Amino acid sequence: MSVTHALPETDVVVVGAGFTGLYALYKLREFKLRVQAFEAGSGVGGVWYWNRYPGARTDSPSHIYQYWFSQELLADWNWNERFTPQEETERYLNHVADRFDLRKDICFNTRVTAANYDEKTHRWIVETDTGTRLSARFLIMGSGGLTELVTPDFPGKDSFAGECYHTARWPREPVDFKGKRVGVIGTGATGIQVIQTIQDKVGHLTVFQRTAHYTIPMRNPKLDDAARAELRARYPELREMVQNTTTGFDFNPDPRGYFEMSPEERRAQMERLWADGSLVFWVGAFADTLMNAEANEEISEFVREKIRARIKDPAVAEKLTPRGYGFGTRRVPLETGYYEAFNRDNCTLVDISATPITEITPTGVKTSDGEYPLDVLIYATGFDAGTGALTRIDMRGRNGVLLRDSWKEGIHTFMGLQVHGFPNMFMVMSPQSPAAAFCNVPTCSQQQIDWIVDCIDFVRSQGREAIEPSAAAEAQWVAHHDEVANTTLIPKTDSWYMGANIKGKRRSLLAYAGGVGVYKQLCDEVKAKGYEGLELA
Ligand code: N01
Repeated sequence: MSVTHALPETDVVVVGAGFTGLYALYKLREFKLRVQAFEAGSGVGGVWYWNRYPGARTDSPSHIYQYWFSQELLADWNWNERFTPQEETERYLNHVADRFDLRKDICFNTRVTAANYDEKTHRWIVETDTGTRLSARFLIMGSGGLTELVTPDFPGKDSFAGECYHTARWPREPVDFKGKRVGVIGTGATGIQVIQTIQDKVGHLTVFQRTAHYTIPMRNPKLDDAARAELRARYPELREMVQNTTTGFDFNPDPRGYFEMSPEERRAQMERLWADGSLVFWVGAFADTLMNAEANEEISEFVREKIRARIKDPAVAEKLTPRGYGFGTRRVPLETGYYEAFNRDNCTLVDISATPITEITPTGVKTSDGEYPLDVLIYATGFDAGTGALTRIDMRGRNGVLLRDSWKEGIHTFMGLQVHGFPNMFMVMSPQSPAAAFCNVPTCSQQQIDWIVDCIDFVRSQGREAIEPSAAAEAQWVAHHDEVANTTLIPKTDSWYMGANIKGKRRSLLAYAGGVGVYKQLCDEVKAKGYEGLELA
């Protein structure tokens, strides 16, 4: 039964008020559309609102990790470091919300729980946990790729009597670690940042590591006026460039393959890019770092050498040395003093691949090797990436089909932007686009929002009410996505990139690996051809 006539109406509902949601609000207003945004947090920021754990910071440089839409904003915001800490990024997003008066359209402390597509009216009926019901023509999911946190289901996990935190729900008030026995489970990008930051503030630190990560040491100079002026002069060039490179940064990989260089040349290339202290070593060093297994193994060994050299105890060095998978086939974190933490007397590394966690007790963590007593337990155990924030909502498209059911046998999207059967629902940073993992969020979410808003404008300008990809166009995109994925080494490794961290999640590469520039070109072509592959109603 349709009851839309009784509901308040808007043109567009935006879910989330992070980088994506804020830009969507700004952009939709430019097109004179009525918009209502919902945000579960009490403030703007998205991932930078929730992940306020000690040491949280970007590993995309600040001169790229920003909005490009306003000359005034570019002129008046001063970044202080090459890699921005969480509090500064959160401050920036608050500044953007205030400067462009975006808050008035955001309903905070409100989580979208359901969205049902009404086929008669071509409208989405959106419901929230505060009882709001609203009818919208279009729905834009800016709910983020790393939103739905994961806490492993260890036996006794609720019994711990000390302080317990997940990094993605860190409290606003500072946590006092002084003199305390602190345990950290998880050594991905988040765990590494926490560990290196709290190591000298705790009584004793116990790190529970299941897989050792490849890392790159971060070089993070402070930016003074001269450095900022130099970067600002490049903003017009950078704004264009980042949309057209392979990974949304201001460089492309060296076009030469690893074995096309002499051993001396490639060693020099690795040393030079290693010293840059950024992700360029990962995604800029050689054309085939992530394609050629033999080259990848040599690069992996280079990184292993660098890691081993920093750890005093050979047994600990052995545990911290990544093996069994190739460099860069999981997300490569930047680190600062991470390995030195394990040279301290107050730090214990527990290899839980050898001695697994068997139980969480009221007083600590028990492994097959014994119990580690703790006052504080920190989970840095990651996310149900890409799909989690979308499938947790009861989202029903045509014929009442739930999105989570529709994706059970495999994720299917058209360019990561829309799903067949879910007209007028647009996604940003979602699976099967580079934004899901292989691009920095501001670069790719701005490109996707621009495309989405143009598409909405197209539907309206045609006097039509709905748009959705055809099943054939969607199938073609999924086939292309998979084909590209299989040219890389990434599917050979277990990680959140493959959905392997979630029990029962069907294994597939989350992000489109064809490149940010190529993806943008394909999106532009679809638009230029009158939204080819999409059907109007
Ligand atoms: O999550 P992860 P994350 N028992 O999934 C372990 C972005 N990010 O929050 O490797 C024991 O990478 C798990 O072990 P294993 C970035 O894109 C960016 O760290 O699966 N351990 C792993 O060690 C990143 O990739 C920035 O064997 C368990 C850890 O928990 C993404 O967020 C900073 C376990 C989870 O690592 C996610 O990073 C931070 C279990 N049952 C994050 N389950 C920057 O920009 C999981 N683990 C700098």
